[in-house]
Amino acid sequence: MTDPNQHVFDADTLTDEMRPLRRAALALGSNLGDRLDYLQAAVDAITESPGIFPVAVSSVYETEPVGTRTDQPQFLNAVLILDTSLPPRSLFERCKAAEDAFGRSRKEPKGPRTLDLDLLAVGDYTINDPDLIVPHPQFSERAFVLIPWAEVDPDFEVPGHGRVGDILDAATDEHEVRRLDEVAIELPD
Ligand code: PH2
Ligand code: MG
Ligand code: MG
Repeated sequence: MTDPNQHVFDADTLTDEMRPLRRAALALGSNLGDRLDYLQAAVDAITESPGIFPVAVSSVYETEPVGTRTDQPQFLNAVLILDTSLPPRSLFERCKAAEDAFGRSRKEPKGPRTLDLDLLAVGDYTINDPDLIVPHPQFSERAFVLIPWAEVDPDFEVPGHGRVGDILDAATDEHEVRRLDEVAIELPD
């Protein structure tokens, strides 16, 4: 998949200002309730937002929990690729709003969740704020992110890291990531 043409501009409907489109990647995860329904609802909510133009969504993968709490149900994970005229913080706020809308509880930060939407990268932005780090700080160590990402956009250049396909080739995470061929997330036409 080729990068978005940085000379394509999107008109802001309020100001009539023209803004460049940037390629972005979001990680989707769910391990509570109807996991596939939550991932589809998240894609619908995000892609309906103004200033967001869906490009591709990966296959759905069933994955072993990684991190400090491994005593939790298996996740479904996928990656959504989009072009956007939104700045990263606006995209981040949309993700949090979608998590809240679909019943995400924040009481137990590392516990099972109906929906987790993580901003992986937005064009060549690098952000190190207390509540938002872009590119995502752990993406390069997680097969459940790299495998779906490389499936749909292996040529994405992640600032400070390089090409997604090459990062996957160098990765050592051996947690199980199994592609489910019997289900799929749909993108709007
Ligand atoms: N998300 C986490 C922690 N661990 N493991 C898998 N397999 N998939 C996830 O989405 C995931 C995780 C924190 O957000
Ligand atoms: Mg996460
Ligand atoms: Mg998260």
